[in-house]
Amino acid sequence: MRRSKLFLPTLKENPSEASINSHRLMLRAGMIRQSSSGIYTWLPLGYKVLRNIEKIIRFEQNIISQELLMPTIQDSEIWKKSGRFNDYGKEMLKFKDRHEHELLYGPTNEELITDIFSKNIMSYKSLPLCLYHIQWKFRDEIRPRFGVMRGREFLMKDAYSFDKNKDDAIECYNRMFLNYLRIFDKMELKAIPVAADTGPIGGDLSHEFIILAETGESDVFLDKNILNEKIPNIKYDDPISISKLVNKLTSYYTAADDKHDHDRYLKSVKEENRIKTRGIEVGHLFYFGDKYSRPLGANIANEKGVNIPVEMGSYGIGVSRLVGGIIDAHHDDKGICWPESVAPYIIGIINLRQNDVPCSQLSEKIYDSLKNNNIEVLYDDRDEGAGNKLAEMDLIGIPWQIRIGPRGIKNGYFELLNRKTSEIQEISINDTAKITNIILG
Ligand code: 5CA
Repeated sequence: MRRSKLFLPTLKENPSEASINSHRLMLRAGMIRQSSSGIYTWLPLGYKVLRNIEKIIRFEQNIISQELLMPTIQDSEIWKKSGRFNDYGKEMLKFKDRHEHELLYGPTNEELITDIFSKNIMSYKSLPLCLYHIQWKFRDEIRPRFGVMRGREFLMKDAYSFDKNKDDAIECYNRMFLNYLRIFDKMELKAIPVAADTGPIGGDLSHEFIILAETGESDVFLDKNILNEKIPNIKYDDPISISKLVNKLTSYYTAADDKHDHDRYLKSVKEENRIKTRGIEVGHLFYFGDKYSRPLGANIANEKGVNIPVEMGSYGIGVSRLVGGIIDAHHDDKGICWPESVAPYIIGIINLRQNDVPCSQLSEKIYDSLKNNNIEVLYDDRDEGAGNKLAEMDLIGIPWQIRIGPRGIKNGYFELLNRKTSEIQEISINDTAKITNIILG
């Protein structure tokens, strides 16, 4: 992509409405614009990151689950059956169609997926089944804040599992636990599983995945040894090893403020291992048995031919929140430092002297060769001052930068900079193929 053609309205000054780094940087880097409180337009650069996050989630979820797509608008009838139509309270946006029929904008999808299941699956023989979608939700939060972190309209990955008994349902819960560790790891996030309250979703087993950031909304207390745990190479069809891993990780003391037990914390974690920080909840697992299947009549015939309510769980990831979460974990005073797995472009070319023929020729040559190698590249071909171009490339956080200027060319080289480490390599103008080798590792 040529920068001269890209719709990228960056801001030089810090916007006054943003109080945390990720919100400030998303506005400054031209990724989002607010359309109304807690509701955002995703501009091209931000949308590319959002899609990359979705791609990682899809890749991992497709191993243990199947993707479908449910609508954003739901019928109130199924919510009346589950009892949540009134219980959900003011966070749910309700409205009527022209026939005075009550509808709502889905804040979550337990009822709808249970209804689909109940009309199509009758026997334990079709189980286990796990379905997910990535869809916009609306929750009329009292205090939308921190940009995409607590929005009213936000993108969620929500998965729903159906099993014939509790043991199988817990196996699925554990598979999802491992799947989440892998998803967040690919985004270069250290996500800590924390025992959680179940809130309006319900059930008696639940974990949040929290990334540590000073700007997080909740206090988190933990045993720092959990930070050294590595994700083992376990297969999804090995429930015993997965269960051991989950037991090991959940045996560390970790708690957000709502579940924190200070006496137990002091007793079970040595003083030097205690960490109190803040965190951002990026994922949430729930096991709730028959809470929805019973009222909505989602029954299956078991091995003995007896009809029983199907066992269920639900598993969310805050897709749009993750964009902010990743920025909070990966930035410096110049701007964002994207992990390559989610970066909007892998490499940026900065032509420091646009009107200089050798500079432009070399920039165009490298631009073409990177495109031919299917590497996502942004070429800053604008006739702008070098300082502005460098500052903007730092701000938008592309992992690699190529800097091409007249002085370097005269001496036979250009620079390749790693945005995160600031390490600069000089590369011969006759060896442009080296760039691909370095960035592809
Ligand atoms: N149905 C269940 C799981 S599928 C559910 O709705 N869980 S949740 O309420 O915990 O939401 C799932 C994830 O969505 C959360 O972990 C969080 O990362 C994200 N999320 C929740 N509310 C918001 C919000 N207002 N803005 C941005 N992301 C949010």
